Amino acid sequence: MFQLHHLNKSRSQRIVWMLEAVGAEYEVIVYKRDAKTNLAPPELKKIHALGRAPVMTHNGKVLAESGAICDYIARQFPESGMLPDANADSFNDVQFWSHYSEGSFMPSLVANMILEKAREKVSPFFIRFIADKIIDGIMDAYYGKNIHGNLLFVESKLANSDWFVGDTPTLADVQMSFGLEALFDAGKLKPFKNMTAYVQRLRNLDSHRTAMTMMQDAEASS
Ligand SMILES: N[C@@H](CCC(=O)N[C@@H](CS)C(=O)NCC(=O)O)C(=O)O
Repeated sequence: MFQLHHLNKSRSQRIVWMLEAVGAEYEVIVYKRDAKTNLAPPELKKIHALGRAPVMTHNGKVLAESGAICDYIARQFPESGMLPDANADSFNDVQFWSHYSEGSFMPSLVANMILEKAREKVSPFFIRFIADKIIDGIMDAYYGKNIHGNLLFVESKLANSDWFVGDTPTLADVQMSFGLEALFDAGKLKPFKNMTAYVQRLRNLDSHRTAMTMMQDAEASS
């Protein structure tokens, strides 16, 4: 039995989808973000020293980092096709998208989200103008360009393919899903028809629907 230590509104939703996609038996243990700081509660540190989600336990092993967790799950279910054979070219493609997701795609999105939260918190009102200038300057100088470049890159990748690697969903899709779903929900994918269609497509998968229901039920009953 896999035990997923899940934080509400977090990347661990990917792991629920991954577990559903391979047909694993699993349990979701919910942790709630601190209402003021939005950080994970200290109890998560008892499971893994990083204290971040997702964390998964299985057969006495404790695993952190979504990419490593997805990789581990896929290797327990080789017949699922979520991770191609290590000698196939598609294996390298899956590794690329998995690492790209956390190494390049997510960091600028997270930085943007943090800066926008900081903007909301600035007070008193008269320093708001200065804070806005600084935050806009940081966005213009780096993160904004970086996000835009990533969006164009992913949009062009999805122009001729339904999934990131091959003809069916793989671990690459699980890893890319969280950022794209967050952008979709924030209305930021409207100008991008391929990414919009992609999020709609993945949300129509039985495994994804079941995963989201499992996650919401676990969150509601915790
Ligand atoms: N690269 C890590 C990122 C982990 C991470 O930042 N998790 C966030 C949730 S999306 C978290 O636990 N935030 C709460 C905190 O930092 O206290 C992964 O993919 O697992």
